[in-house]
Formats: sequence, C-alpha cells, structure tokens
Amino acid sequence: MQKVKETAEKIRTMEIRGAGRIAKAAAEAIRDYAAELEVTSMEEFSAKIKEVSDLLISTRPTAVSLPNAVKLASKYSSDNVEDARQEIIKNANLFIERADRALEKIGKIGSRRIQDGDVIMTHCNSHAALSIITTAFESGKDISVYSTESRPRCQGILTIRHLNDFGIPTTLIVDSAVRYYMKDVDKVIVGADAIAANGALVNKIGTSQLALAAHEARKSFMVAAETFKFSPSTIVGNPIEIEERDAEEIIDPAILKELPHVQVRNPAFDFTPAEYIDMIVTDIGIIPPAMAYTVIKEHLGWELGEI
Ligand code: RUB
Repeated sequence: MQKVKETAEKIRTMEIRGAGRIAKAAAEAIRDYAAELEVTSMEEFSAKIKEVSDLLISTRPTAVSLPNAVKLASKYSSDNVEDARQEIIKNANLFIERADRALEKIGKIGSRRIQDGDVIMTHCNSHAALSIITTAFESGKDISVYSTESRPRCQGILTIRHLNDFGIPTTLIVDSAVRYYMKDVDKVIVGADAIAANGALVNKIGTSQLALAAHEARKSFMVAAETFKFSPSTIVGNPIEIEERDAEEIIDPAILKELPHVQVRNPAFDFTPAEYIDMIVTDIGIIPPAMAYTVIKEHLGWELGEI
C-alpha cells in the first residue's frame, strides 16, 4: 500500500504529470500492488483492489486516462485470488505496452501530416504531440516550433528542453503571445487530457485560445490523443470535471493575505469545442472529432451497464 500511496502523492503533486504518464504510473502501481497483495479471501482481494483503485483515481479529476487505465489494468474475472492476481498483472502490462505503442503510432501517423518547412505551435507538455513533432523531424522534415510557457506550472520548459535535445529549432513564448505569432504558424498540435463523446477536447488551460487563434488565422488545429483519452462516462451525460489548483501556484500567499478583496482562480484545463478541431491523431488513425463516440464504443470496451 505504501508504494501505491507514493505514486498517488506523486500524481497529486504533479511530480508525475501529463495524462499519458499518469495513466501508466497508475497501471504500474496497481500491478505491483496486486503482485504482492497478501489476503485470505477473494472478498478481501476485491476490497483491497477497489481501495487502491479509488485512491489513484482521486488524485487528479480531469485526465480521463487515469480512470480508464485503472479500469483496464484492474480488470479480472476469476473468483480465486491467484488467478485474479495474474489477470491484473497481465492486464496492467497490456495497458502499459498499449500506451507505449500508441505514442509511437501517433508519432508515425501524425508526422505524415507535417510538411517540410512547417512551423508548429504547441502548448504545455504533451508526449503525444511531441511524438508527432520529433518523428517528423527525425524523418528529415525541416520544421520549427513555437512552444508556450504554459503558466502557472510552466510545463513549456519541459517541452523546449525535449525539443532542444532533438536539435529542433524552437521559440519559447508567453501564453498571451499566441495570437500575435499565429500568423507565422502553419499548424497547432496539442495533446489531450480528455475527449468527450461530442468531440470536445479538454487540455491544459489556454488550449482553447490557441484553437480560437488558429481558427481565426485559418491554421490547422491537430490533437494528438491515445484512444484511452476518450471519456466513456460523457456518453451517459457525466460532465468532465475541470481541476482547480491552489492559488499559491499563481501568487505568493503572503501577498494575497494583504489583499482581502482579491480572489484567485486557477483552473488547470479548459474545453475546446469540436468545431475548432481539424483532426484527432489517435493510435487507430486520424479521425474527425465527430467519431469520438465510435472510439469510446469500439475501443474502450464500454458498456452502458457499467456506468
Ligand atoms: C498536461 C497537459 C497535456 C496532456 C497530454 O497537464 O495538459 O497536454 O496531459 O499530455 P498537466 P500527454 O501538466 O497538468 O498534467 O500527451 O503527455 O498525455
């Protein structure tokens, strides 16, 4: 349990972050917990697996990859402890392999849409979006990137380090410079924390501003998302919760204390409506946002009764 608690804490404090990495870390935590779990009955086994699943899911509310990963990794049908344990180990490993393969496939598929000479804008730090950019560059395309800072946690710094490691010419800009530079950009590529059944994207706060600016300037807006970023529970009407983080990520609490009439809001994500999205690059191919429902039905093993 201690190791699961540590993983949960790392996700909560964002030491492990990004929807894909969170999902993999949760699957690993469940697998290792199941492997070492000592119980005397199947009831106890089920209760303990449920307890750690709930703990992991409670760490961050927005990235649907987290509950999807937990559900897929902790799946078992056997009614004896040893077989159920082996099923969880197998399913968690399958999920982890699927996640790694998905990033590769998204890179290959998405990079075919990148032209030689393209200038790409990206936001925050998405491994799926970066997979497209680095695959295109490694295939010999002469590209360059605008990367936003992504306040308040500045994940853009991770992105520029990653791009720099590949030798990709990169320009760091503040979030408010997105529209100013959009005229110089050919394509916007962002990742996803969740995609709703209606094709709307949930991603790092400010993503919808990139989408609006791209739309206005008639630039292509691509989303890079593994199929486990699609949200099954949106089909039955559950909204995607937007995480609101602490004010101290934005302002020194000592300063805020002196300002009794000021409140701080710090949503971590926003919604981009489907009509601003040109394509979603997934591990099963490039799809229009309107196909989100089909992805959920056919690739996430979704059943109405389970929700
Ligand atoms: C990260 C973020 C990323 C998506 C996709 O937010 O919004 O764009 O999670 O990332 P945070 P990936 O830093 O708050 O977790 O493609 O790596 O899954």
